[in-house]
Amino acid sequence: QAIAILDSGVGGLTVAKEVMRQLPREKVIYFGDTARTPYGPRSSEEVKQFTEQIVDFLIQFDPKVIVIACNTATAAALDHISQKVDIPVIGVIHPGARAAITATKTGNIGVIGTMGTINSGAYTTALKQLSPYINVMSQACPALVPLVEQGDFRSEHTRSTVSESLNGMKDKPIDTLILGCTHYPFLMETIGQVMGPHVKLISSADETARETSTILYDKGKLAIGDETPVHQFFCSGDPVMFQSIARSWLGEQI
Ligand code: DGN
Repeated sequence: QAIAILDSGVGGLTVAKEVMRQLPREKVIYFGDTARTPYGPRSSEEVKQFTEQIVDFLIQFDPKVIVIACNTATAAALDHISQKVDIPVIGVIHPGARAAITATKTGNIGVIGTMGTINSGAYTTALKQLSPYINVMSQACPALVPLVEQGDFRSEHTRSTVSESLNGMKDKPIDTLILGCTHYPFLMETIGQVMGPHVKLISSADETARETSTILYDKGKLAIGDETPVHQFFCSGDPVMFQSIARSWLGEQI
């Protein structure tokens, strides 16, 4: 049985990479909805419907856990999908919030994400549940996902778009910034340069992989044996672009 991971496109590969690193014996089945990306500007009802369709596809493979490696889909559909299927479903928002609370020293945390994620207020809710005294400053950055889907991580255009997108966040008194979209770790270097060394950047990938591992361990479902798993990748759009980004990000043939 595999770990099923889904996203609106290539963003969930940032989570898949960490799952593969922490759980090297586990097989991953990945779905990226590259034909319908970006999810950020869509209504939460539509994102919920798309997520449900992807879950219906993935469930045919009889996975042992589903990871919704997309903040927008987590905000719109995690509760719904958890009720719909009878295997564990893991989102990325609570793990990201936990990692940020661990990292902050001042309690001033910034969150960047898609319009859907930021408008849902899901990070603010999750952070305040963990620690009511946290100050949360949020900003939607809708221009960033299309750059990543085009594989454009380091061009001059990308640098200026990242810098403009972070205009509202640069001068905020935060010490921790949650990359509240799984696409953003592809732009980590540039985001770090714009924000400066005093701001710690948090990706949910690490903590989400840890939660996946804990849940599988608790259920006695961790893979045993020493065979190297053969992962499977699906996307709904152009497989050439998807494959090229996945290869370079994961550093392996897919
Ligand atoms: N990776 C998705 C997320 O974490 O929200 C990006 C959503 C999108 O398609 N814009």
